Amino acid sequence: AWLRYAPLPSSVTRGHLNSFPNHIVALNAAKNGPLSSAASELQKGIKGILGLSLGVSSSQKSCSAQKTIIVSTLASYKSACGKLTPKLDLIEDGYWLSTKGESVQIIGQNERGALYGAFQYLSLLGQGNFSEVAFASNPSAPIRWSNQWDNLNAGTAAHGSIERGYGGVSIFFENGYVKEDLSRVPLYGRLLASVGLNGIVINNVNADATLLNETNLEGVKRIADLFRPWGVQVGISLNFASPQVLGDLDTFDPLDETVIKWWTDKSNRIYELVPDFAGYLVKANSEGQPGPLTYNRTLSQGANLFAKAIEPHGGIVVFRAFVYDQLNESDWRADRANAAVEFFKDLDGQFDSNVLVQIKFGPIDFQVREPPSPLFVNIPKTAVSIELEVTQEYLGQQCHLVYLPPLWQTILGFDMRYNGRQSYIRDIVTGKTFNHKLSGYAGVINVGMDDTWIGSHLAMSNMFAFGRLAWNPQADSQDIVEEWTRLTFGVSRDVVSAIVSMSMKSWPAYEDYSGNLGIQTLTDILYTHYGANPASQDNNGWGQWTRADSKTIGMDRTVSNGTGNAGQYAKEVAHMFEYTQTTPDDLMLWFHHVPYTFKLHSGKTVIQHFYDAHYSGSATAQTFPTTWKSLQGQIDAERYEDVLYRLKYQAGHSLVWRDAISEFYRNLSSIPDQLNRVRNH
Ligand code: GCW
Repeated sequence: AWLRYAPLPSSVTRGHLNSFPNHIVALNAAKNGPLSSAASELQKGIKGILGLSLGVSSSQKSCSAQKTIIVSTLASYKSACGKLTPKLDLIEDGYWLSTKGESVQIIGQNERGALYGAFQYLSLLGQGNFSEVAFASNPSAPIRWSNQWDNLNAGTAAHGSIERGYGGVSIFFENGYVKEDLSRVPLYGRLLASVGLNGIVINNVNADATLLNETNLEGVKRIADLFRPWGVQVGISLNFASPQVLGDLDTFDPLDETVIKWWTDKSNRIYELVPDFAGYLVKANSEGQPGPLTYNRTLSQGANLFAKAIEPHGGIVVFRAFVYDQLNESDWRADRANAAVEFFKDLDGQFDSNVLVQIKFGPIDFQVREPPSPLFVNIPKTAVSIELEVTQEYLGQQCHLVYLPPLWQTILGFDMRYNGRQSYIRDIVTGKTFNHKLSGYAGVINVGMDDTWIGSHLAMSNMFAFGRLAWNPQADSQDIVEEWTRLTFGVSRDVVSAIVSMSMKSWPAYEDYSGNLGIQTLTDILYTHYGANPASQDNNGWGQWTRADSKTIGMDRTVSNGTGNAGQYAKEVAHMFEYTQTTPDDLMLWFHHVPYTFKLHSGKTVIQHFYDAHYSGSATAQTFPTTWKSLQGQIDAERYEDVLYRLKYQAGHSLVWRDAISEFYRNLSSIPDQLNRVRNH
């Protein structure tokens, strides 16, 4: 991936090697801890990038030694070397990096921070950046986790499958158990740490209770031991019914004494095995998963059951807000987008302090375009985090290049105007707006055994960027993909400009040739979530409706005449979404049911926008193989061919998308394309 540490061309290193430090000092590194990893990573990276072999020592005499790279925690540095100037304001996991003068200082607030600083330094070197820097960097929030949706597949023919995973089978599980061979786990830990991610939930939120059997808990311990050197804490998803399914109780009622004892004992056992266990992730009463509602208990009572069991150990419970029921489309006011607020609003203030409610970025489900979930401003007393999806479930499943940070940043940069005040989603999920310490980000990543980790070389930019944005949600999407490209494919200008240009065009193009104006992705929502299938959205209970008929299209989410969803936002935003005059074009059909002939702010009609966007989006995708071919000879043949194959496929599939969608609405509406491109059947 981006940790290849490929040698820099001599034209780039010229003049920098003689003055380069010749020694690494790691002060007080705990055995097998992140600081030890930092030291060995520096050794390895510098050897790879610059061809220099540096020794590592722990000598405290080196504080003022020249040509040294010192990597340390702030506390160890102070006790060995005295004060550090300037005075640093580091928070947990933060670091100071200085390359000024002849020595390099990499000082972490904790060992993990030192490791992050080391990776940052190696990123600069790997990009051929030898400029003098001196800066402190802190993460935007404490929770920066990967969520994996790996199955145990106990008793089934599938082995280590991953829900919505496109990168092969699980690196953790097979045949119902934690694998013997966990050799990819530390490599994954290294990737996560290199972009500042500090936790991982290793199994699917549709959780198998057998993860809690003794053999598997010992397996969880083995996994945690392998992640620990990389500062990555392990958590697991729970099946709410475990006391009944796995234990021998006849209930899983969260208020039942025997159930409480069952979870307390289980939690104690987990902490015996994994003292730094991160916590539990819970999907309850959603999509067939068991939960507290079975016993007429509230979702918060369900969450607090685990919170109390885990609290004495310092663990947290991440409770997912993705709870909804099947709906009947003949009811004009029914709306799945309303579900999260309906389920959670009245529970605000009732969650224990070590519970975090994890909210998908939009109100439905990782679509190509959604507004932010209104739940972000409806539970101010509750700690929340945002859930993003790195695995491209509705977004091309790694067969299409879709660089996602521009999508994520439209959400993170959205001002929700809570109480008429500036309240960006990024400030809500980092705990600033409502003053919560517990806060942060989850990325559903779904790496597997595939050589490329998530199924395609180019898709890895999304994983890299997820880490970068969780660290700093205001980082620039384009800068991130530039950095990633230099580290992954090399520093040549042509390479960087080609890959960055394709990446930055890719999400708008995908939106153009899939679903426009907030109508959602228009993919097959019933089974695969892949390929064009606009008809699948309606006439079922999933609530991802378009309400398209021969004259009109879109969900009426207004308060005045529709589902009322616009009214779940804070006043100014609610007002904006209530009227077509103030709703932005890209969310028009999310909030409004209008004729195909409705004129957008752009001046185009809805139907003509559909046609034009589908043609221009697929035309953009047609340029990708040509752009990529300009790099032939500058990229190793294996990756060159693999990426070319996928980009050609995407170019072709974008035509299928274009024609399927344009013709579907041409037939339905009977309105011709002004440019006569769209066939009528
Ligand atoms: O989008 C849906 C996915 C399911 C997933 C669910 C969820 C893990 O299609 O595969 O289940 O969301 O997020 O819980």
